[in-house]
Amino acid sequence: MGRIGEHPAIIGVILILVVGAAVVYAVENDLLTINHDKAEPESENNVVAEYVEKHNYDLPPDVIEILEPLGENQLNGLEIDTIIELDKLGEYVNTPLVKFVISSLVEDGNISISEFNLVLDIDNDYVSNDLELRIYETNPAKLDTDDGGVDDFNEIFTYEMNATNPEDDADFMERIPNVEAKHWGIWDGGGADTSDDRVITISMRDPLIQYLAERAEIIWQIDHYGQKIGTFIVDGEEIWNGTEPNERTSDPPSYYFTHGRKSACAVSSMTNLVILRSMGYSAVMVGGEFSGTGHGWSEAFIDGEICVVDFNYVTSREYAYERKYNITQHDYNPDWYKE
Ligand SMILES: [Ca+2]
Ligand SMILES: [Ca+2]
Ligand SMILES: [Ca+2]
Ligand SMILES: [Ca+2]
Repeated sequence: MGRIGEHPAIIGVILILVVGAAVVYAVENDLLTINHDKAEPESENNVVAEYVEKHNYDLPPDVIEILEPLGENQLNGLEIDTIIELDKLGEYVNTPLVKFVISSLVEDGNISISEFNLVLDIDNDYVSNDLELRIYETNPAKLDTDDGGVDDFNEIFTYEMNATNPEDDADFMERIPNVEAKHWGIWDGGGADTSDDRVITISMRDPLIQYLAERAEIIWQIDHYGQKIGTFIVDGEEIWNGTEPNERTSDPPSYYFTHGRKSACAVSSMTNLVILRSMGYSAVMVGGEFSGTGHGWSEAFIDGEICVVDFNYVTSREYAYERKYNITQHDYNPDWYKE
């Protein structure tokens, strides 16, 4: 049975996409190793192996062995879809990264829908396996196919570069921060879900975001109620510059930063989250209402206190929620920072 028994903490975090990226990085750089229990195959009739054989899938024996925990009961739809998706990876299934990710996903004997979404983008570069293999000819098991420094997602969707040639990565790095990012529409790269073959989420990997995070700070003052209020600054200016008349809600953080930093709360809270996390704070997005209108903001754990970060403003959570905020997000957990 394939296990990574000596890395329980790593198994715990792999489900979190952003942290998962760090694991992917670590695996790509051989910072982690896979420890298989060397037990003999425990059953003569391994359900996964039987299924693979019956349907003529071309998975190597060690991958089948990693998948064995799924065969403890009958294979369900998601488990079968996982086998099919891995088969589509072809030779790329034979990489330490892919084996590491599937080991951690199947360890508990089943595949949840969120785990299956990770299978669909096995290198977690926010470009689905399918798009990498079928459209962009990038490596579905590597987040920076050309090793140039800009990840596949940002080469393809944010900056319209060539993800299989490292030369434009070098040019791009020289131009930061004066990048000319391209806008994308919701059907060619926008949105924050895994539908329509595309996985768009928070892109801390973007070199521009990393550059700006290094230049981000929170300036604290005391307001006339005696309350500590922070202003979120990036590169010397307030992080958010107001809302455009035609509110964009599906831009990546890079577009926002290269186009005047004007947008609605959805983009603002996503960029705040990316920058806060890049600064080293734990942070989550929160959905709800402000003065009765739908709104989104972030919470961040800053200097021992949970703060609300809303557009440019940072206040203690207690102080903020006494006022006009109302959380409507059904899965909001006020103790998220303790996890
Ligand atoms: Ca991918
Ligand atoms: Ca890739
Ligand atoms: Ca690249
Ligand atoms: Ca490139």
